[in-house]
Amino acid sequence: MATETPGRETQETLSNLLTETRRFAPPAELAAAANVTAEAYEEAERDRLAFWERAAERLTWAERWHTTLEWNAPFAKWFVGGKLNVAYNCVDRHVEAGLGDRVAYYWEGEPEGHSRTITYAELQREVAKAANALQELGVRKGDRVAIYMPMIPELPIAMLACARIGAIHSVVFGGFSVSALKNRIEDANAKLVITADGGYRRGKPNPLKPTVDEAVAECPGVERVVVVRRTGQEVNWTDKDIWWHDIVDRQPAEHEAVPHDAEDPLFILYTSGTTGKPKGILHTTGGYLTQTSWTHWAVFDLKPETDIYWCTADIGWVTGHSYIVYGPLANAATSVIYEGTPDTPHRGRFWEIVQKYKVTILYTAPTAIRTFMKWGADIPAKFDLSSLRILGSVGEPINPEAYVWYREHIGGNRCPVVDTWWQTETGAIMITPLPGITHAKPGAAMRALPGIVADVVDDKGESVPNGGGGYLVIREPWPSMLRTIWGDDKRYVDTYWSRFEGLYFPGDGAKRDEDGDIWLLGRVDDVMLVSGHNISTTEVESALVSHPKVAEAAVVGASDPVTGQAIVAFVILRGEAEESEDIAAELRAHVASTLGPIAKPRQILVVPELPKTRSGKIMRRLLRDVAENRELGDVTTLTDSSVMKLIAEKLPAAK
Ligand code: 6R9
Repeated sequence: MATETPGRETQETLSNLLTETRRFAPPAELAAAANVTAEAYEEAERDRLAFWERAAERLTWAERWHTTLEWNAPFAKWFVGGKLNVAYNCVDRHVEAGLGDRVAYYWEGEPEGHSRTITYAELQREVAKAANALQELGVRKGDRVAIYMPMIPELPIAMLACARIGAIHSVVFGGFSVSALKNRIEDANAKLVITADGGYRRGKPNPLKPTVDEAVAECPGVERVVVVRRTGQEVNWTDKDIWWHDIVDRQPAEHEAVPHDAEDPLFILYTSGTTGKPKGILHTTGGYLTQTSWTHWAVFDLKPETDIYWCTADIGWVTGHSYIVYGPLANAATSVIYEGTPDTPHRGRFWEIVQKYKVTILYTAPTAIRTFMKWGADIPAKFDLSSLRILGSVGEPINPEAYVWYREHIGGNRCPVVDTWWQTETGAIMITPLPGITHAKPGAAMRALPGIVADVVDDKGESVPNGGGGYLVIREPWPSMLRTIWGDDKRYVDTYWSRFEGLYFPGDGAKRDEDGDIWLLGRVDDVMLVSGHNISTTEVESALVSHPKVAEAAVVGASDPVTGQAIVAFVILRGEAEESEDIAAELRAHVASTLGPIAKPRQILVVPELPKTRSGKIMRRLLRDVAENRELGDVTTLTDSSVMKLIAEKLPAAK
């Protein structure tokens, strides 16, 4: 099972080495006008279900639920008996409320000059046409639709069209391979695929259709393939194919949104997990929209009339589903969507976009922040970032140094940073500071949101005291929780509910500091066991990144005859830092003085890049293979497979 920790009997808890004393209070003005005040925590504590009912009331229901939560552990039903339409809530109701002229999306293509502004009224027409087209193609409620697209407006439109008619979408990252796409189409038994000829990436048209052609050739269950023309590149054509513009453009711009059951499936999203076949995480309608929209409004202190919100994630990742599409649209927010990479055509592209649209809320990932650190602070300094008021982080633990850099060089030392912990499985943010309330500590996700009951437990599932480390768990069901793994209830129970009796185990290590605040320590599969001590990769990485010469670090435990496992660190130096002979010794000494000698890496390798998934998570598993001189495991979810070659070449030098 993925949640197994090597030798966990040896040591009661994960190590708790890092001390961080910096704190950032919320700006007074922001606190005074914040959407959520500290009372929310008390209200939710008094009556958790009543709290979520009020959050659900922010949506428009065709029929109110009769039971807030039906908990047949570990299977949850929220807002039972309620009926609503997600697309109506995300689009039509705003137009009916007179907000049709408000911009829903500023879309920015990668090639400069490719941009499009879409108001809520336009979005309503586009979604209605797409929904009519899907119905003409025979798609019915409950059918699965696979979506394999670049970051173009037709992607959220396709998702909303599915939601509108009750079809279940399964968005597959536009960078995944033929076999990854084929497996996902097959697992969900999708009857329709929506794709594009290609998208722009790193300055070039990047074809998508050939991947779909190969995958669909092996999936007889797929009846039709709808193709958006984005790049205009040559495509092969089969009997199943139909152009998006041929079928969608001629449809009526009205479509009646029938209400769906609160527990009708909304989408499946596959997460790779560490081993085995990808898990199809199933999310449903009412609870998912309740928690994504409430958290988007609360955590980013969203003022929909004035904020310009930009989440830089790919929509093919859960962050894009919940915080580019469903949460922001349900709140009638104005968002930016960007198609391309941060370095195309130049390394200031993100800051140029912030300046152009006067972005007020920016939500990005630690991997991006560390890349910007590596490129140097002089790049963002060339742009006007004064519109920003709140910064968010998601995807990995954010190292304190990266947090402080983000706050200073992007946020001008005035914007609160919210470090949001959650997962594909949780559907929405769970643990995070609130920008108008929390005195945030760099590197800490701080505290469970109102209505969420999180805890840190030891091996036996007992809460650890303040100052202790262990395993993160969630004690009570929450509205946007996954309902199951598609087609595999047993795997759902085994993966998430079997490690600790009655508790949801997300697979992350955590510690609770002396104030009771929560710090995430990375996946427990990545925890290292050195001379009988469980040491978290996150803490050693953060210690390395706190050295002025280091931009990014990945740490793994490699088997060692003396210590069981030994720490091997891969580091990327900052732009201005030179690789010197004694850099390894210097960094080893730095870790020893920051965390203690037990955490000192056996080896330090300076590398040009680190292996990452498309959502920017470091694939430590592959680094472990390198450190232990093994053949590489599955690399299909890697962004760039040439990275591993570059790293392997570095290895002998450090021995
Ligand atoms: C939203 C998303 C989930 C895993 C999760 C954890 C890590 C995400 C984090 C974080 C520390 C944060 N993670 N946010 N760790 N601090 N703020 O990333 O979903 O792709 O399913 O990944 O990501 O390890 O368990 P997903």
